[in-house]
Amino acid sequence: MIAGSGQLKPHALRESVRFFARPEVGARSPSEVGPYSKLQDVLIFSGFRYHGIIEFMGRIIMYGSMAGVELGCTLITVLLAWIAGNKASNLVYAGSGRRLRQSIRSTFIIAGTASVFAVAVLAGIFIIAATKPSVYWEDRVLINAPLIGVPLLAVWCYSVPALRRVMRILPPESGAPDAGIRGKLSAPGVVVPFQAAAVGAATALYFVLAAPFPLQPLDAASPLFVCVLAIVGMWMLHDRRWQRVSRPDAPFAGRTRRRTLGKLGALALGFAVMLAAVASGASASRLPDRLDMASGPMDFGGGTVLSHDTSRAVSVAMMTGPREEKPDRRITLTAERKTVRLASGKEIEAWTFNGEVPGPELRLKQGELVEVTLANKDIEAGVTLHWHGLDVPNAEDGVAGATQDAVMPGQTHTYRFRAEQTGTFWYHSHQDSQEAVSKGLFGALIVEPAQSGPTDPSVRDIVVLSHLWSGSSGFAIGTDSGVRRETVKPGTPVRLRLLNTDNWVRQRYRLAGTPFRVAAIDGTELNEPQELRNAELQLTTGGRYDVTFTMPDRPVFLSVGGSTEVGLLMSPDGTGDVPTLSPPASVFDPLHYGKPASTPFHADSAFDRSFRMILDNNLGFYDGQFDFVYTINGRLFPDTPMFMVKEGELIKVTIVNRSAVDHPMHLHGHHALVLSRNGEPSDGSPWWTDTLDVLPGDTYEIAFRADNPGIWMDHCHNLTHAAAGMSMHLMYEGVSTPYTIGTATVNQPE
Ligand SMILES: [Cu+2]
Repeated sequence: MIAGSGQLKPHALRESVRFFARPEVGARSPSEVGPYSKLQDVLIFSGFRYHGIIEFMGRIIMYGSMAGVELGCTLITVLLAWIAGNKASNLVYAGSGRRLRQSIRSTFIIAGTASVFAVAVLAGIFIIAATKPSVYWEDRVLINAPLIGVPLLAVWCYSVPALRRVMRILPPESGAPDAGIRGKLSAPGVVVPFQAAAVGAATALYFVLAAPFPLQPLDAASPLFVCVLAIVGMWMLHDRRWQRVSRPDAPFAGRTRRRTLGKLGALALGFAVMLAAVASGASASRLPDRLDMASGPMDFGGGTVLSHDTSRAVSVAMMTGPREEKPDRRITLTAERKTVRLASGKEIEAWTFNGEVPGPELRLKQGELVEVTLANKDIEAGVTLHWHGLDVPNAEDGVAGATQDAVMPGQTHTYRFRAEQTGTFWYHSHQDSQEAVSKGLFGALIVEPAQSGPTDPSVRDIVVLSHLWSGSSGFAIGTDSGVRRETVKPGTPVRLRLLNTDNWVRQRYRLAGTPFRVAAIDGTELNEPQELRNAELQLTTGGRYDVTFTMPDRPVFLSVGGSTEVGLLMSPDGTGDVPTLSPPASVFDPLHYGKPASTPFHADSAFDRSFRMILDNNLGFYDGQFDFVYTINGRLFPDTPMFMVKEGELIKVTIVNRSAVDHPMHLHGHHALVLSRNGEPSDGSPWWTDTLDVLPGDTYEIAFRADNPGIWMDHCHNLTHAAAGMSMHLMYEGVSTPYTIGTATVNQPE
């Protein structure tokens, strides 16, 4: 189970789940996502009979949990191997034959237990390798598996047999080992493999926990170098000791002060090295005071190199909506702090638009020119308006530091755009968005078709915007933290617009009492959606599903969060009881839903650029803080790549989630067509998305037309992830920005 999937977990618990569900990391610079599991082909080719079992296991054991098991088992292997290494090293100091036998036996038992956990790690790596593309396992197979497996192989093939031979020749009732036995017990070849197993597993643990994937050569080489250095050093020390203690006249060494001092010295040295690494890591991760979003590492996606001379570029400030024409509609949104009372009676310190949370529901007509004036009364952090899912001109996109400066208290900013798309969208502040969205600076944005006359008034159109208010104990629809009731006459067509505005919650919805259809995803209508019965909908942060059905003559209940405590009860007379929920028959999956229809491009189109986006997470530093960080292609913003494109090009992006948690990836200003997931083509209705939930172990291929010039954020909509570095942007050729971000500015988009 993924942290935060539609159920509440205390923050600390969620953090620890996230910690222990951490994946690993690995080697090699970016290349194609690679063969769809070469090992799988080899197994089939060689007639491997258990192939089906492995594939089955790979399916039932989720990648995320496998990554968690890998982390836990590697950690236990390190600890047990370290104890075994210590015991093996002390055998030579045993006071009697009986003691020595006992010590050898317990060394075997501890090393054996360590090996069981190591085998669990290796089996996990094998299953991932047999079921996933190479991008998920090349580092595991090439680095982690040898680091864990090779020293243990030496233990069982050499050290253990050697110690068993000692046990055989040891007189039953002898005193302290004589010189001959001492020589056999302290030989480097006998002792060092036990200790190397600990050092190897510890190095593997580093790769699992802290190294970003894909690894740069230096990232991979330096820990391996330290590992080899440690093993060689141990060998030299043991070699010296071996020569000393195996002399016939050597005094019984016991636990001398020298050995204790030596160990303390080594510990202190290790600690000092760690502190130095921490200090340099922290300072190297500090973000610059001022940063131009139009600069950064460029990725051309295998296409032609584009010139990026910002001095001759067009400023995003010029890329506005219609500025001269008279707007069809004028709206003012004023951001202000306010104490808001939820339906539960709980009061929250909210950041509101026009004093409301969520902000006013905006309903526009397609083609309408709208002018929105944003005023900031007293939000000291500043505020902007981003039209999530609406592909507006770049200057109207509302990203602080990229397309405008944050609007500070007392200031205003005017947005103007034509709503070209129809469907369910939302607006929210994109300044300090993690805090702003959590506190209430958002609202629903609905664009209705422009047809002649008003939209069919017989349709009951209900926005269900779910949110978890801070300090409150459960989800709410708007501010209703219980069951909201609506009167709907039987026979009425109903459209529920589900919007998930939370942070890191894959919201679960159930509709009891009627079959239904998912009519639209992320604002785009689906083609011929089939009827669903008792299916659970899981909606990612920032995503939208439109659900339609015809009202029956009995109550219909929409459950939010999977319980009967929060939801929407629709009934012919506004009364009725909340029905009991039976377990869901299935989870809605858009990949094969609806009927195919023509699209402007498809999987076989000739793409001008193909980018690869590898998502991962690890322990590390971001802006001087040690924390869980979320990487894109092994890097954190602003070192993440800018995907460079030219207007008119057709772009493919392969998104790989190697991490142990889900990442709803949100590209501004464009809608992408999902081509495939894990090699399986999307063969239902065309599936257009602006916020794609990429689950651990999933690989998506998506495509879009670069038809909206500017600088466009592409980030995880789990806003805590974006704030921890999981952010990058799509950068058009010849575009620059006059705005900057950083502590020397007011702008902080995440
Ligand atoms: Cu994320």
